[in-house]
Formats: sequence, C-alpha cells, structure tokens
Amino acid sequence: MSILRNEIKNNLTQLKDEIDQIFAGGRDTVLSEVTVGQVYGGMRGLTALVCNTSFVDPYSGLHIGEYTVEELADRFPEEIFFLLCTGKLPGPDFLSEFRNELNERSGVPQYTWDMLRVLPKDTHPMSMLSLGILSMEQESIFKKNYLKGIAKADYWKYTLEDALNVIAKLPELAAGIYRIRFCDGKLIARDPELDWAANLALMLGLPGSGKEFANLMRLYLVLHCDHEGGNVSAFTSRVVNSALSDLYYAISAGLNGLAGPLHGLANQECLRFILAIKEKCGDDVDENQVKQFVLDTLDAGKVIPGYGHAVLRVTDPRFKEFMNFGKQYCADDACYQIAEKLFHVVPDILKTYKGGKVANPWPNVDAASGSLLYKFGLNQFDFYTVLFGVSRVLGFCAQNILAQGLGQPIIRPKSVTNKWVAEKLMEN
Ligand code: FCX
Repeated sequence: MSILRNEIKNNLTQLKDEIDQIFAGGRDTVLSEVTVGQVYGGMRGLTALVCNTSFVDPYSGLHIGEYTVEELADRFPEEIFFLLCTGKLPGPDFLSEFRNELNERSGVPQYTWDMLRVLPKDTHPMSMLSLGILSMEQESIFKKNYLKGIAKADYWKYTLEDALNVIAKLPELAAGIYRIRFCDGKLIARDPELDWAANLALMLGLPGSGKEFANLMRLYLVLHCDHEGGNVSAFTSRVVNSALSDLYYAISAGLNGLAGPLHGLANQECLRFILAIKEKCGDDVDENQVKQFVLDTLDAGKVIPGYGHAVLRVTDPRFKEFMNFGKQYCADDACYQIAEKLFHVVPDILKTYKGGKVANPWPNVDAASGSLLYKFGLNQFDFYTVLFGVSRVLGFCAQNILAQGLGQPIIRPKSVTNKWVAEKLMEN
C-alpha cells in the first residue's frame, strides 16, 4: 500500500500547486453563468464542481488521467483505481502489493451476512449491497480516529484506509448477495491468488464460467469505475462525505442513487427491454419489428433504456467496448443481436422524437452490458446494477480521498423559491 499512498501524496501536492496557481490567476473569474432554465432543469450544463479523478468530454467520452477509456480497456480494475487516485498508471510492483493488501483486509463480517440473510426474499440486490456496506460502518477507521482527534491534513489517509477495507470486501459481499438472493445461499471462498475481478467471477459461482467470464468482469469493472463528479451517484457520495460522514455512509448513499432507473438501474432495464422484444418477436426478430417495438414504447410514454445521456453527445465509447467484446464471444447470441439491432434503429428514432428534444440519441454504457452478462448465464438482471456498483465504488473512493486530501469544504449550494426567482425576473 505504500506505493499507492506515496503516489496519492504526490498527486495531492501537484493538485494543490495547480489550485494555488489557479487562485493566483483569478479566484473571482466567472466560469459559468446560471440560467432560470438550468436552475429548474437539474443544473444540466452548469459548471459548478471540480473532480480530478476523471473527465467526460461530450464527444470523446470518459478520460481518466491522460487516457481515454478505450486505452484502458485491457487493464485491471486495480490499476484503474490507482490511476483515479494518482493520475498515473502504476508500475510493475503495484498489482502484487495491492493484491496482498486486499487479501489482508478481505473478509465480510458475520453480522453482515446474518443481516442480509434475514431480509425479505424479494429485497432488491442493490438494497442489499447498500445495507451491506452500511452495516460495516462501525468499522470505519476514519470515524474512530476522528473521534480521537486528527488533523484535517490527515483525513485522506484514514479515508484511504476505509476505501481499501471496503474495496477488499466488495467482491465477496456482491457475490454473497448473489448467492443468498438467487442461489442456495452457500458462499464460495475467495482465492488469494486471483485478481479482484477474477475473484468476483469465481465467487459468483456461475456454472461453466471460466476465463472468458473473468475477462468480462475485468472489462465491466474497468468501464463502470468513474464518470466525473456530477452524476447522481458520485455527487451524492461526495456531498455525504463532505459533511465528514465516513466512506461507508458515503458509498451506501452513492449506491442508493445508482439504484435509480435513470442512472445505474438502466442496465437491468436494458436487458428487460431486450428480453421483451425477444419474447414478443422471437429470436429472429428483424429491424422493422425492433423499430415498431421502440415506437410503441415511446408512445406508451416510456424511455428507451440505455439511450441518451446528460453529458455525452456521441455513442458512448464504453458501449463500443462492450459490443467489441460481444462480437468476439457471443456474436451469434440472440440478445446480443437484438442489442445490435437496437443500435441500428434507436438513434434515428430519437433524433426526431419529441421534435428533436432528446439531447443525445446515442447509446450509453448500459445498452450492451446486460446482453453479455446474460450470455454467460447471469440471467438474474436485478443483479446487474450491483456489478455497476462494485465498479463505481472505485470512483466514489478516489473522489472522496482526493477531496479530503485537498481539504475541500462541506458542499452547500444556495437554493431559492419561485417567489425569489419571479422577483429576480421583475428586476431585469
Ligand atoms: N428515451 C426516451 N426519451 C428520452 C430518452 C430516451 N432514452 N432520453 C431522453 N429522453 C427525453 C427525456 O425524458 C426528456 O423528455 P421530457 O422533457 O419530456 O422530460 C427529453 O428527452 C430531454 O432529455 P435530455 O436532455 O435528452 O436528457 P436528460 O439529460 O434529462 O436525461 C437520461 C439523461 C440518461 C436520464 C435520459 O437520456 C434517459 O432517461 N435515458 C434512459 C435511461 C438511461 O439509459 N439511463 C442511463 C444513463 C447513464 F448511462 C447512467 O447514468 O448510468
């Protein structure tokens, strides 16, 4: 862990220098103006946050450090966590050091399993994940030390401790939720020789899952890791942590945001959508039938899951990476083929739908992943957002570690009433 801690320290020094220079150059410079429409419109397009882990360009997609997500697709998620925290990829010694670190910190407490096992049988796996993390909150190293009294400059070190403890336990927790919720409830032991994603693949215990499924898990956990600071889950996690609620609270809160159908739950909705097309039209569905299904869905006032984005204005590069993986491993699978056909027809429909109101008619990350998971036998799609959550925790942790290291204050924007806005309009 010393490699990671030292490099975070270096990154914080560099980020602090950059901020000093920015402040020296003009602390009062206006970066963004806010319109009435933005205040009422979910603050879309309002530049009001800084996040140094990753950046989403509307046209080239996710960038982490100097890399596009396509350039990172072959990496291990552990390396991506390093990159998110430090701004650079690790050297050759990191992976084995990190694996040892996670091995030492692994082991979900028995009380968490006991709590998960007594929940109602139809509890959503995302609720189980969020509750599982929250149940371990009393283990927070940050909280214990904060109560003893620690310097603000050291907050990030204890936040990092909590992050590593959570990351070490996550694959076990997620796989255990799968086994309790959908299988016989018997847990599968982790293998200390395996990497983070391969361990998750192993502990899920899907019949016949081998190397290819482990590769899919690696890709999945890399592609979902972070998406800058303003998305619902990352922002929620950061807001909660900014009150110095420890990472367990912050991660659980972020996951609760990810569980919404307009955000992370869209990936389960995408597969449900694909299966509904398959059920109605059969495996050999043609593009006209897919088109009609999409139009009927829109006429019913529903959104097309997996399409559209608040920031992106092109096909999400993460979608392309999943489709490339699918082309290699499941090109003849019916669900994969429907995902492909949707890609051929949906953008043109959305371009003109509601008078062209849909800002981005292109697919996002969620449009393809479900069909791949399904192909490998993971057909309980209520579970898909848990995998998204496991990956996104890397981003929550990195964002909060850096924010603590930079001494960022509690987040507290100003809200106003209709009356206030109306009076402001009268003044102009
Ligand atoms: N299908 C139908 N209508 C859509 C649409 C879609 N896929 N995407 C956007 N629209 C509609 C909106 O509902 C809105 O209509 P309204 O004004 O009548 O309410 C209008 O188009 C303008 O919305 P827009 O500015 O394009 O999109 P937003 O930034 O408000 O919302 C999301 C972005 C992602 C929430 C939206 O595109 C959507 O609901 N997509 C489907 C769900 C989805 O795939 N979510 C996952 C997103 C992402 F990858 C993630 O966070 O995980």
